Amino acid sequence: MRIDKQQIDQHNTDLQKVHQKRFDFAKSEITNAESIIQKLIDFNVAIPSWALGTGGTRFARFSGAGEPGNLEEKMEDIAVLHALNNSSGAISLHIPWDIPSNYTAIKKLAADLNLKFDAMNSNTFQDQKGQALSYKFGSLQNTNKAIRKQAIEHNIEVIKHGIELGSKALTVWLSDGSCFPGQLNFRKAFQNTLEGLQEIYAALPSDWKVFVEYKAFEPNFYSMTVGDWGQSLLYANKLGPKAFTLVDLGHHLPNANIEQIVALLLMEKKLAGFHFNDSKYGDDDLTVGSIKPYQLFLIFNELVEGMDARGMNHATDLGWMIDASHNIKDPLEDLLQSIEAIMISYAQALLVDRTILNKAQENNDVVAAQEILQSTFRTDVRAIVAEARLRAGAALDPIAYYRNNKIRESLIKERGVNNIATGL
Ligand code: LRH
Ligand code: MN
Repeated sequence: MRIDKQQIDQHNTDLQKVHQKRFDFAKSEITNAESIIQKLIDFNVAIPSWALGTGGTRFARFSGAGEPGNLEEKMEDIAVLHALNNSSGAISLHIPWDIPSNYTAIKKLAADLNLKFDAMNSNTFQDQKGQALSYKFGSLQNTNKAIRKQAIEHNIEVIKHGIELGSKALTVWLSDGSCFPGQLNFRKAFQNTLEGLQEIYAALPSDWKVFVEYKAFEPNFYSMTVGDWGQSLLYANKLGPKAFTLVDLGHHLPNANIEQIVALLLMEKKLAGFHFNDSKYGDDDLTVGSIKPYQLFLIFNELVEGMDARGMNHATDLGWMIDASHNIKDPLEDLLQSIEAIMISYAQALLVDRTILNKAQENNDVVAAQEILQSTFRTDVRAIVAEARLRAGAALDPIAYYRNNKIRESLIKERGVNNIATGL
């Protein structure tokens, strides 16, 4: 399934008049609209290869139709997203769910589809068919040296796949931990895990990074061996300059102040980047900005402040990825909504007048500081985000285009209804 450029142009022509009116109004309110638009055009979020099918829970999975049945079809789906919003030009692979059958062919397809390979993800949270030793009691933390060795070798194998594809980072999320008090020696679990990560770190090419992803609970429900940002930072600092802490928005205990964690990791030059999603309770992996849009804005507010304080390149110096699971929505519509929410929060964060905010903070003028952030959050930047898409040759209204052109129906005609995409 390829998106026809002419059809996008027709779609934009039909919506041009309404858009122009909204854009002119937005421009009248927003003085730095042009610089914001350029930053939005340069901004790209990687799409997880495991989130292009319908996800499920332990209770049920209601399969969708026209799902991608292999890596090639997953890349085609991501290219559809990128053609519609110009902000989804990279795929993050999960191994072994998406082992490329032929590197040359996959790299050629990626080039044809204008897609890059973002961070690779290892998987020592499941036992694969024919796997010698089980990860039931953990992988790098395991008391059994042979199991730790098996997990280290898997991560090194994932790096090798990534080198072939041109990826520059490995994300390590460990489901390791314990479910009951007394089950685990926390110190030994940490030290085993550190030793394992050090062997993986030693296998990284000089221009690669390793992202240590933390999570408060699930699938272990008493302790996680990389349970919060402090533990992840401890590993990253002990590993070395190529190790960073990855923030998955759904991996925190209720009411955690994620924007403060982001500010401090940036200050410490140890922020890897993000797995964007949203949640109300646990690791719900819901559409970005669907539950706590103000928190997403506050996180981007700290990102822009912290990145500009260090002269970082917004588009390239951090890892921008989505990590979501779609139980009841069309996966592609869900991802289009998530990207839109990210672009809106980024645009609003670029809108914050930092001079007057800093002054209000220096003067402890709490009301003024809050008013600056909330009036920015209440500023409608959707026309600015749409204009960035228009100038990049993408669709003014991606979801309307997706529905009006019956993309899902075409995918079902092409693939049938029985494909089950690999992933969660
Ligand atoms: C763990 C996680 C991790 C992925 C997995 C699919 O909850 O966020 O990033 O490996 O989801
Ligand atoms: Mn994640």
